[in-house]
Amino acid sequence: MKLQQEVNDLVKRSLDRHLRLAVTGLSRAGKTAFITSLVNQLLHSSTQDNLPLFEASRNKQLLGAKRIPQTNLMVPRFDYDLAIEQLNETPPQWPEPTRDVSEIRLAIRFKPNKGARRLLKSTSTLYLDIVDYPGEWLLDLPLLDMSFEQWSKQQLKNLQGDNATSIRARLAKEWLVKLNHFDLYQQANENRVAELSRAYTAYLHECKKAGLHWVQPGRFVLPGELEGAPVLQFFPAILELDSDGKPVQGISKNCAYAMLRSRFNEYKKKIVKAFYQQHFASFDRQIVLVDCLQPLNAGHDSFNDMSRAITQLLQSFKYGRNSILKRLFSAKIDKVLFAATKADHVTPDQHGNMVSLLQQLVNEAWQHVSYEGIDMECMSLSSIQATMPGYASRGDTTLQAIKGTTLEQETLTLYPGEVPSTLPNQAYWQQHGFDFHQFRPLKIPQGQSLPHIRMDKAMQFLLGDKLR
Ligand SMILES: Nc1nc2c(ncn2[C@@H]2O[C@H](COP(=O)(O)OP(=O)(O)O)[C@@H](O)[C@H]2O)c(=O)[nH]1
Ligand SMILES: [Mg+2]
Repeated sequence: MKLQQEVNDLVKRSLDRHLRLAVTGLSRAGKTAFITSLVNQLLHSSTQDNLPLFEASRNKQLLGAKRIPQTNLMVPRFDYDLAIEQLNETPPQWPEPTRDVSEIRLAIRFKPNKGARRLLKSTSTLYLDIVDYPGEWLLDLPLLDMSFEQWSKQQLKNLQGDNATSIRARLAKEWLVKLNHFDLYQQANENRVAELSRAYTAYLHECKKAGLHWVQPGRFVLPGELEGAPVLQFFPAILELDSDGKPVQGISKNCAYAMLRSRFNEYKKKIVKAFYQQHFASFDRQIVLVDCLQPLNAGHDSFNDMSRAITQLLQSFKYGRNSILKRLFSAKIDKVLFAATKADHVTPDQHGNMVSLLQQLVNEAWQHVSYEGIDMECMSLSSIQATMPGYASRGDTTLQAIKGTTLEQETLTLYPGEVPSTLPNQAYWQQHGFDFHQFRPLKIPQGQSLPHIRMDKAMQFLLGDKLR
């Protein structure tokens, strides 16, 4: 009997499953909203049937889910309760944004429907870790293959020559003036370096505010607990070169330039490399959330910049033989989902365009990744619905519309515009534009799960095969 029990336990342990699901996206892409909704849908899944596209739910295999303590004690917990509390306020509030990595762990009990699992036991458990981290951190990957000199050159090239009149150059002005007065050869002075670093960081924040997402170093705008640490205090700088490309003046070990360079190298090692080795290497699956609507609203520059940031972000899923990542760890990610978020901001007839726009944004890398054997898909969704589809009449015609409550508490019915199905050129913003409003989340119906659009489709892609 005892032996039988032991065998059963052993089988049970080996049949239970673990999955680390990483959720990322540039800031305000909707990570907090997505995780809050995902946890909420799973906690309610055994008693509700609002997830028809999620096979395990449709087949009534889900027996229940509960939160359990996470295993990685070094990472802050994702504050699900606080998010739900805020959504339940009157009027409902969007959850507070988070600025660092965090995680939450669920145990999902289900009835397996096939194979050995079904024969051996009537229930299994999927332990699901959901990890939230800023997409900005992935923008730092290329630094690993760059020297301080190369990186500085690249950053400053964006602000000089033909680019000297760009938005970036305008935003960088204050810092550039300080940089021009800064003596790179003098003995390093920590306070002066800190001052210029603050000006450089302020420039990066201004870029973000202007809707430009490609900023480096990514950790500077989302420092988490490293705020104010010297490893986040450096900036690009170039030594004066002679006609042969050699520095006109040699530098000493203690000079300001040497300090910047050594901090850059420390940043690469302790921040960028450490993130990939300690966090990224442990992910089994990844969802990348993309807000395509905000840049459509903001204009051409912002859109191009997001496209560049996404291309950059995708480098983190290139596991090819010569990739930087291959040298750091052996990757495990087998599925990547790209989701265009906030689909409830447009009328349902535009959802198809959202998907094809996103597909084009990720297209180049998409081909590469599928080549590497990672399963990849694009879809559009709304994690927490804020509007309802409806109709508005103009003259004698009835148009599709969305209806919601604005942040100022007004009820608004509108047709926000068409989402282009292909990458838009400059003319799009002259002819169409996009009328984007922020809405409050819908009130959560008493005792029910969060209203959503296609969360179930995302859950099927990300979790479906682990719940069979
Ligand atoms: N209408 C709508 N707005 C959303 C949705 N998800 C996120 N948002 C909006 O986007 C903002 C940023 O979302 P958040 O999840 O905090 O982004 P994060 O920075 O990626 O964690 C929220 O405060 C909401 O205003 C959604 O599904 N529908
Ligand atoms: Mg967040």
